[in-house]
Amino acid sequence: MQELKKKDCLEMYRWLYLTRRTEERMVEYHHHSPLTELPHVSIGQEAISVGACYNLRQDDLILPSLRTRGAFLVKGISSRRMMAGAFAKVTGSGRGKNTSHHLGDRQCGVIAGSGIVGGHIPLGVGTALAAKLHKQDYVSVVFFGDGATNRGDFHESLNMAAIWKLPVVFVCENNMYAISTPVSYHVAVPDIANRAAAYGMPGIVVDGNDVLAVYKEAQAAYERARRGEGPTLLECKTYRWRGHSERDPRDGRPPEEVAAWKEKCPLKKFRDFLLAEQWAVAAELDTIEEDVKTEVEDAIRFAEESPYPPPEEALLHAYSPSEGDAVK
Ligand SMILES: Cc1ncc(C[n+]2csc(CCOP(=O)(O)OP(=O)(O)O)c2C)c(N)n1
Ligand SMILES: [Mg+2]
Repeated sequence: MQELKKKDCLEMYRWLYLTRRTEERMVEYHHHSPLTELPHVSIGQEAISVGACYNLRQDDLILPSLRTRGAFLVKGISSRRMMAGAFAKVTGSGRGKNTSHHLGDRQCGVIAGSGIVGGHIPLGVGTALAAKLHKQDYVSVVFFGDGATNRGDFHESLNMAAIWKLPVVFVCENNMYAISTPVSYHVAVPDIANRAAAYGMPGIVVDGNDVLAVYKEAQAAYERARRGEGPTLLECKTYRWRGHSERDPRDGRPPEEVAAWKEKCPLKKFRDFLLAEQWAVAAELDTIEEDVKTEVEDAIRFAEESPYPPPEEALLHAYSPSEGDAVK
């Protein structure tokens, strides 16, 4: 596993804050300005995307859930292209055709997400099978929520990945709810990671609000996958601060529960750690935050000033790669 240095930790803090700030501004724009898409944000869950994607290789593939915006950024999609995507502009990843939580970008190794919950999990098994058949050592990292683990797609995927020892890591972002249904109502085992045992792969529970813990377990899983030892299910326990989407900001969760999880903010946790370990001083972290704010405002300006896709593109890029590469 690559040892993390001070530089890495500051970079990770930057990714965490960039994810937070990007989503906060998307939410504000949605409620007060004409932002085309309906944001589904990962605020409160950022440590999973950042911890799992930090130090991934460019040829490693990620298959995002609907709360993986930080992963897009860490994997190389610029804030400008991400924001332009949210504004449905032609300069965004996906050329304005998919929302910014379902982005794809082939050059960055991001396979476009699916509106069908869990529908992308088998695709990650497919990309992992391709790696094995072509004798390549890239890993496929599939993100999904707790609710998605009740789909047949999840179970069939884990089984196939395990019997063929495929280089895929399944990252469950267990934010305790599928829309308004608590995980204790829709899953009977205490930990979703327990489900891994049924398929013969390691199932690991990690604090999803601890970016370093996620990083460590994800890296160990990638190393196993690259050694040919097969898949891992990594369950990251976390919580989303906002509603399922901005359409339902109050989705029935107890306010005291939301407040308690806000106390466990992944950014604050990491910031406190960096300061306590004297890996950073407050001024350094403040400067990172100011730089990120500037970057996000620049991305918004870029998105606002960009054109919408021309109407004649409406039927292009949807099915056939020969028509051009929509997810560049
Ligand atoms: C097959 C399918 N069923 C239902 C939906 C509607 N839906 C969208 S997101 C969602 C909840 C997903 O919960 P979870 O997997 O825990 O992800 P989270 O939103 O909590 O990150 C549902 C039911 C859908 N898009 N696809
Ligand atoms: Mg969930």
